[in-house]
Amino acid sequence: MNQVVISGAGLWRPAHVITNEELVEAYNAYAVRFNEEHAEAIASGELAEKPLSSAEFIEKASGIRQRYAYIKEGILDIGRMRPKIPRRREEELSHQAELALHSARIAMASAGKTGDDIDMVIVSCAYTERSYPAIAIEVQNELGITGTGFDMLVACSAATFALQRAHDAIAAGSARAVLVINPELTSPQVNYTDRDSHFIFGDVSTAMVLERADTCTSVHSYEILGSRSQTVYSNNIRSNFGYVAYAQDVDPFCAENLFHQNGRSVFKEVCPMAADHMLGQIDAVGLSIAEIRRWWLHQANINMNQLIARRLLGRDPDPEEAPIVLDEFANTASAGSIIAFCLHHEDLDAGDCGVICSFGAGYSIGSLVIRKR
Ligand code: CO8
Repeated sequence: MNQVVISGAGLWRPAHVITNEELVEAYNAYAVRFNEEHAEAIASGELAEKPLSSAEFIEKASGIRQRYAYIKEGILDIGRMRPKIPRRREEELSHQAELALHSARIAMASAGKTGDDIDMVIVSCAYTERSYPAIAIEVQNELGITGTGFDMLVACSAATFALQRAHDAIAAGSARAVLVINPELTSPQVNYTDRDSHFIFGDVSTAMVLERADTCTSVHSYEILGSRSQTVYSNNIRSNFGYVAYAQDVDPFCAENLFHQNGRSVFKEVCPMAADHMLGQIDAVGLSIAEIRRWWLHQANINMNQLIARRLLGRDPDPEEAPIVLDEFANTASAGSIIAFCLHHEDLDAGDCGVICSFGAGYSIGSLVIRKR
């Protein structure tokens, strides 16, 4: 088996920011108008009154202060409450491929690789813009990569699950190097009219290059000591939007076809699962908790990360041990732990170990234990 390393990482931020205050102002104006317009139905119990949101609640309950938006226009417009993303012709680059290319090019430059060096492209994220052709094949074409490209959907664990696939392909010799990209264009699936979830997500794109250790020339590279993915079925985080919508006599864009969750249950159930998963994985590669210098955890909720870190360490983590990036980015589905890695890895010394771990819908949990070379 070939030894596999992470040799490059790339993070791309969209140009637009939406603060909690802006988001709450728009949502509350929408809610007040909704309640006025439906006063009779609300009074008769036919419709539920829209509760008001609060920026203080959002920051306290989640740690989120702002999020990036690929396209801001439309999201804060109370007559629309969703981004206004122009439809592109089939001959044009798709939106999601554009996002993917931004982070892919940064990751390839940091690994010192060109399209000729890469044999496989995996676009792995929570949603893809279309069913086919795969976004990965479009990206592959733009980057002049021969070989194979495919899309993978594993919600918040898409990045770590794809990194495991990439590792296995390189270890087995079916690819020399693999580009894993997470173009998380979440804003079109957010229900900005739902008080409980309107603040959760942001757009971003991340990417990583994995290759054989003997071809790596990168300044910062990480040996993959072990990787594991795990799924346990749960209905607590769902999106029902899909291709069957056309054949069902329901509004394809109704609330239950957008992201929705039982946030409290997710919090309670996923934290112990994620901690146990990492404990098992660290043990499996022959390390102890004390030997892990950095935890690049999924970024859904600051309180969740602190609870998980406490369960692992038996104490509160230092900020640099388990870096938080969700204050700036919000929940970016699978990209969260990769953003944390991108922004917080260059200070590690040779021999330092860390864990990249994601958790979310499915439920799904994925992790990689890595050591700096
Ligand atoms: N403003 C003001 N008050 C609010 C708001 C708000 N926006 N929202 C809720 N409240 C109120 C509630 O009404 C409640 O009041 P009451 O007790 O009177 O009913 C009170 O605040 C507490 O409500 P909750 O119990 O719901 O609040 P929590 O403290 O649990 O916080 C969170 C809510 C932040 C959602 C929290 O539960 C959480 O973060 N849970 C974990 C969620 C998580 O990790 N989910 C993962 C989802 S992502 C994923 O897996 C894949 C998705 C793929 C991408 C999707 C892209 C769109």
